Amino acid sequence: MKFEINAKDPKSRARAGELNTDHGTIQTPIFMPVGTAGTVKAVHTRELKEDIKAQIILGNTYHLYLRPGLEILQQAGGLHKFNGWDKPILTDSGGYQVFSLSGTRKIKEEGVTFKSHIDGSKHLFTPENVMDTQRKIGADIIMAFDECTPYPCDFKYARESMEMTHRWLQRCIDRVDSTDPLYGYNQELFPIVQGSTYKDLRMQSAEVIASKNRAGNAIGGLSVGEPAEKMYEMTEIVTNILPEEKPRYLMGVGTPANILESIALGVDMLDCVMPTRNARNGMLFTSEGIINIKNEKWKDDFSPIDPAIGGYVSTFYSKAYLRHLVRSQEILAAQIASIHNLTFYLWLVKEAREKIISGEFASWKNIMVEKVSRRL
Ligand code: PRF
Repeated sequence: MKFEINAKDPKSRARAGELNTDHGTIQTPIFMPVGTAGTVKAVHTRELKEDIKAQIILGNTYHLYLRPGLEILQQAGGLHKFNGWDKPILTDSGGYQVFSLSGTRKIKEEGVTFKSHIDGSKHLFTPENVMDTQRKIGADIIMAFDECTPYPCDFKYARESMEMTHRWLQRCIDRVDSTDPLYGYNQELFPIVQGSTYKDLRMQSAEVIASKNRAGNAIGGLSVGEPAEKMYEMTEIVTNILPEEKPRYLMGVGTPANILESIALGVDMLDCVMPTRNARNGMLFTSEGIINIKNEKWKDDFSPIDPAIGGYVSTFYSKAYLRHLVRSQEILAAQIASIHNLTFYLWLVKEAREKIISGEFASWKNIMVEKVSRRL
């Protein structure tokens, strides 16, 4: 996996790059739509490619392992073959979902035992078996098994958890480096920085993660309820330590403003359920600000959802029509809103990339952060 930096913004730490995988090249900074159960909810693969112009999507080890299960995924020839998405895929390790979704769970040095949110059945995730599972899913980028600490989190818990995450990381590395991909496509393991909101822990963790010298690095444990300023502060501490020449992935972030601020701090990859989840609740992100499409004010607004960003649904359907669909609980509402929000997120990072290349990112970012955060 090769990462090449094409341009650096002169007034921030933002960079534009290209990340090469066996399923194609990703132009960074990039937003990665979340396809939890092997589907980006309410969006066809063709729409993802042709309308949204997604370059890489996420899958979740936790969900795919529980359903459809590894046997089916292996029979299919991996997730790419199963869902028909032939571009890059990244799978999260379950280190976050086990904590946020499963009911009872028990964390030990060995791993985490948890109960399925689907049928209550009991399972054990260990660093080793999570690597094996990600081999069977076949994503291009696979994530280390970590513990994402909650916020707030006392110092002692944060330190001990971080140290365990580091020991788990070495077990992940040992397993990945002693096994091969199953479908002929290379897979790279990204380790994850933890350390809660403690500066010294974040620095320590970033040093450990950098020392493993993997193809890319991730920042976890943020966007879990801490103030945005804390998140930026921690991100900056970490991006200052993680190597310049490797991609940096900030996990589970965030709003359009969060994304622009993180890119300014040297983040290259981001993912979040927000554009798709909020779409299903009638919240639209646009280049002019945020819209609650259920609001009375849109009932006779026949202008396109967001003509400035291009793409079929955003320029074709009107706000009034989408409001009607949402209020009528039509299935099409979720489809249009999800495709629109993802089109907007991908438009935003593409604009960011172009501004980095032309050297205007920092000033553009400040204007855009204000614009995209407005409530219309
Ligand atoms: N760890 C993993 N996945 C994640 C996170 C994490 O800390 C987060 C934190 N926002 C989102 N997804 N493995």
